[in-house]
Amino acid sequence: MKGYTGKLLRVNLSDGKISKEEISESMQRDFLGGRGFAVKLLWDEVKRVDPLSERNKIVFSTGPLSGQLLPSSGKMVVASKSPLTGGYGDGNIGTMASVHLRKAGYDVLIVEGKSENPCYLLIEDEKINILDASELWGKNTFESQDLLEKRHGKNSGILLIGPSGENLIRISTVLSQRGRAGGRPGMGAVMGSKNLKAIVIRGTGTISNFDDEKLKEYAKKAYEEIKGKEAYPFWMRQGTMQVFEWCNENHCLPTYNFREGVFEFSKEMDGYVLERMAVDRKGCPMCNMQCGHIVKDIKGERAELDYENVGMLGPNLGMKTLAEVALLNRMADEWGLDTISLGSCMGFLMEASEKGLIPEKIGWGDFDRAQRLIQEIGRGEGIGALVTEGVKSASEKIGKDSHRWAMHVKGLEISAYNCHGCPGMALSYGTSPIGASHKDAWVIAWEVSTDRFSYSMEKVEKIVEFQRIRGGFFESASVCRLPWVEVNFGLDWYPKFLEAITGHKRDWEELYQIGDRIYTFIRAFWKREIPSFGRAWDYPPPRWFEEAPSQGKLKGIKVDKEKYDQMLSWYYEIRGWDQNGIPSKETLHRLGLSEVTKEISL
Ligand code: PTT
Ligand code: SF4
Repeated sequence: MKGYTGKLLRVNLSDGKISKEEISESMQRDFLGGRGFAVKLLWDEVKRVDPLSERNKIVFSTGPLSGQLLPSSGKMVVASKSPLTGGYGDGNIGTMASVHLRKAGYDVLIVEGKSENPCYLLIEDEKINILDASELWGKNTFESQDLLEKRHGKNSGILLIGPSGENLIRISTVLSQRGRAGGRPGMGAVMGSKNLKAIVIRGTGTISNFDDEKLKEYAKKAYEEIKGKEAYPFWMRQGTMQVFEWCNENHCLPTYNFREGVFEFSKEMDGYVLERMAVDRKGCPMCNMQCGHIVKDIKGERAELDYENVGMLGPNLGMKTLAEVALLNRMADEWGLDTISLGSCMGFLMEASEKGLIPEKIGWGDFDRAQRLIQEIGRGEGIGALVTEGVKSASEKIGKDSHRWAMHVKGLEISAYNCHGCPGMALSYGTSPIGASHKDAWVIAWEVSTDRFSYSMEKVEKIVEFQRIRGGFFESASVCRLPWVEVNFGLDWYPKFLEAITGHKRDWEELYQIGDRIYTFIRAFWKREIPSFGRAWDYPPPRWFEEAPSQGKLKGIKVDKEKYDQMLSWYYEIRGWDQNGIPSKETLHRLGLSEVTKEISL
């Protein structure tokens, strides 16, 4: 199909074998790209393997919109069987590697096996080399990025891991461009387990589209439309940090390990503080909404801040200034640790310390101790070793009632929204296909502005609608969703882009169906990999059901478990899954996934 290279590059690090394979038209049609390709490939090729063994594979997958001359298209999905959750895991990273991979002639890169020694992969169009990385091993992501840029050119697409990925710390992510991160559920550890420090891509070709003239015309108008949007100027000032103040006002800021939703030092680290401190702005390729705000941390080093990072490393730990948070963020980037899981793990340890469940003293807001803690986690040493597999595993190790405040779903730590007073967002976390991520259905803004405390069918339908658009379409297309989410760029542009690129007209109904196929497939993946998987995995932590915040306007408010249960049942009905959350035979047939039926013993 036009708009795809139609090629998958496969590199086996065990025997050095390299092959280029066709991606069938039916795969392009049924799965679109990105996340869709990733789940299909992982389903076919990764069955009941140890995620950190050489039998696991890691997929870098683009879609028909990736790398095109279109707003915010420099994105790519990084997916694998997750070492953090044991299920399907992915993330979406903004990187020149996405553009270069497509220009080099591939839609997908899949890396399998394990190199005997530290290596990195160099892809230059047809020429593929597995090179020695002993000089890079042990270096942080900034040093490694510098070194690789010196060797291969500043404009290269570079994906890499830090020392935490090398040390197989399961909350490690993949980094690019000194501040882009993707693959929260341990994708950095999967690269580390393969002794793969980095991937460098340089492509010189072009993508062959159906109607380039039309696409150019659309692109020009689209960029202009984005710039003219009412929300654009404020977005350019604060980026994702504009939500910080909103969260505090609405009492959903993650505070003291999600105990509270409002933070006494919020004025020291909100979007306005960011505006005053910002020294630079960066972003992903092809984007005119650049949201990477750079500040100088407390030691004068550059750090790129986003809302999730600040929420999880700021109020969640009781830090007091943005300059402190920036340093913790910078350290996470250097080590290659996911900021969300890191913030949750550190909050968990602080609470465990306060409750006397661990011997170490780690106080809330103890900035010096927090810095040392990041190093311990990155190395897997000292008390840091307790949380290297995330908070779920840590709570299983220390026992008592710690599972009640281990803030995760399916083993992936909850991102920066406290949901005591947001049952819809709690369900969104509960049903996200990779564990507790906000990426699939960020329903919280709509929920707070409508009937906040209700448990309605309308909320469940909204979650499914968001999942179809965000987790289905944007993750597969695969482009950044923020033009639509943040400045209200029209969704009706996207079928037009697709038609100019591929020559095929597709409406939202068809795109929704692709999303449904992907969600059901991911669900089946979890079931095949974890036979006990089912309804019990779709609940947020007991803290939101049992313990209300002690202050503010949500004092006394909790999520009602029975009503949550009812919403979950409705959710399954809409999806065509049984009441244990397992896709029914009929649904699998309807979505063209009959092959899956016998593997999950239906
Ligand atoms: C995403 C998650 C997020 S979501 C943030 S901030 W966010 C954190 N960023 C980290 C970081 O930085 N350093 C670090 N060491 N760890 C980090 N972990 C956290 O990772 C990101 C943007 C953002 S900023 C968001 S919401 C949107 N996410 C998109 C998405 O998921 N899909 C899509 N099609 N478009 C999106 N656009 C926006 O992209 P994960 P990025 Mg990310 C320093 O990958 O695994 O999904 O985790 O990719 O290039 O950094 O862009 O307030
Ligand atoms: Fe990247 Fe931000 Fe632009 Fe999205 S809006 S493409 S995350 S810079």
